[in-house]
Amino acid sequence: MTIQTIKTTPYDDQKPGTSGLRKRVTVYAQPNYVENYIQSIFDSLDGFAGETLVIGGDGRYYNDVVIQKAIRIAAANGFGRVLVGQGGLLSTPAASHVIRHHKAFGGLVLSASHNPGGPDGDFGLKYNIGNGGPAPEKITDAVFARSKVIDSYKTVDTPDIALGQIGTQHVGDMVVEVIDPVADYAALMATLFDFDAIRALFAGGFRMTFDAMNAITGPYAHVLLEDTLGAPKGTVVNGTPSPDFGGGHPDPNLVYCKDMHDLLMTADGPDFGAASDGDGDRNLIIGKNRFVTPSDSLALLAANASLAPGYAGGIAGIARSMPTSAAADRVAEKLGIEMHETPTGWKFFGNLLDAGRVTICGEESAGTGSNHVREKDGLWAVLLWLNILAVRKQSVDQIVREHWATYGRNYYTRHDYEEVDAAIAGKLVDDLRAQLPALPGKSFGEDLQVAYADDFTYLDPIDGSTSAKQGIRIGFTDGSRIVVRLSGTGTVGATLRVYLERYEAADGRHDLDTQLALEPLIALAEELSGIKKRTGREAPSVIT
Ligand code: VG1
Ligand code: CO
Repeated sequence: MTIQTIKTTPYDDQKPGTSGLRKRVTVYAQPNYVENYIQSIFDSLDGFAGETLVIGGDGRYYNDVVIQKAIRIAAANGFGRVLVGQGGLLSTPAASHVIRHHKAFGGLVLSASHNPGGPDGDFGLKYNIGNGGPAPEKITDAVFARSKVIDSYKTVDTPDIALGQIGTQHVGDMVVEVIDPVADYAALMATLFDFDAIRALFAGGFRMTFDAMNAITGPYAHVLLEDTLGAPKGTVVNGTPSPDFGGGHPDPNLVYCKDMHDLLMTADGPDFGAASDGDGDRNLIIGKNRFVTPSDSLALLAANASLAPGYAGGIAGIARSMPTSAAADRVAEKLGIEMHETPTGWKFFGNLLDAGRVTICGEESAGTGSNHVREKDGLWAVLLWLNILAVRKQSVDQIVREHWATYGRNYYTRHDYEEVDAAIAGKLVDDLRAQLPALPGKSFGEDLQVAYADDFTYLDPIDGSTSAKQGIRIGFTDGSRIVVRLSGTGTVGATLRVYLERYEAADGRHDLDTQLALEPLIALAEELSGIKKRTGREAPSVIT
């Protein structure tokens, strides 16, 4: 095998964000853009000669092109073996599991997650380390530094690998194994959940609908829900991955899953509705007449996890991202287990999970997961919900209400302002930060008194690293919070996220409309930040 060293010139924008490098396909399609980035990743790693690399993606447009490039560059750089999902497909949680299960050195996950796909859509590339989780900042910082000075990359001149058939092929000295993308993952799920109980649930007439959003979870959901657990055919909708997600936006929220939400609010609709995003790591959960916010879902899953065989011994601790509501904190308190607050993005959970300090993690952005992999996991959350429903034999609505009656309710919403002018957004956050020192002790309206105001800095208790400027938090004495941060996954302009939370005690009012319950905080957030005034937007682009 002749290894070619190709001259290249660096790009200055290959900085990984919250979850890998996300850019428009048109940006990725520039000469050597992919090659530079993959070589920068490999240049930032040590000791992979002869080792295994996992490669797979969510099947979006450009997936096929990048996979072939990645295999060649991996061969030229000395990897011994590549495991790649058939058709180039692997959901993000499945990729995480394959890395762990086959003791790979790491993996390349090709996805822009919930961002739209297609020639005018987004593409993404993320490196995951040997624990199966996204590379920590130490590595992503090194990759960015390398990408700014890179002057050559290595590749080999070989024909394309046939990704359609399962089996072993060779690229020079490197072995390429095309694997079934679903098998290992489905086997793992069978060890965690009481499949017999879930089968009995479906056999008893329980009806659900799962929207795979024309994205990666289709094949997984068909195998698990329909073929294995006996849900009727047709339970999984939009179950065939398409490069542009059928022209849709694969983000499982109340905007893009409005039809499903409306169906679940009807008397003769199904008992349970769920959806997952482009790369399969997010989940949306809706019961009949009851939408479950992701923050509540985290708390509920943690409180009930021991009903599933995989967690029967109890959970060690819970971690949530800083903007996620404090509902899970109350569960941890009651269970007497550790609770951790981390910056946004799954990479911050890895150390806590590896150290056995936490078992369940979650984010307000529809991400929940556990120590079974090192990514959030959409279908895992759906299966844990099904396991809980099968054991408790109650509706989602009943379970949610009982939870609030025990722990109280954290009313919660997120307002996103997308594609805002980056300079305006940056200045807005800077100006808000400048106000923070003067806020503690101040009162607003009748009952909002500021308890603390800061820009969140995380100290990782395992490796001692710190991550500063992770989002502005304004906390009030009654447990209410306003959080403002800039998204790290958008590809055009800036996305401002405003997170609002208010706690209502166990014996309080649990039936208020969320936006109304949070109205005073929404108004105060505008008063302090001036988002509408500065951006000229009259309303958020998305409310979740
Ligand atoms: C968003 C979410 C964050 C999530 C990240 C990746 O990041 O807020 O909670 O971890 O997306 O999710 P940001 O920086 O845009 O707020 V996914 O499903 O895109 O891998
Ligand atoms: Co995702």
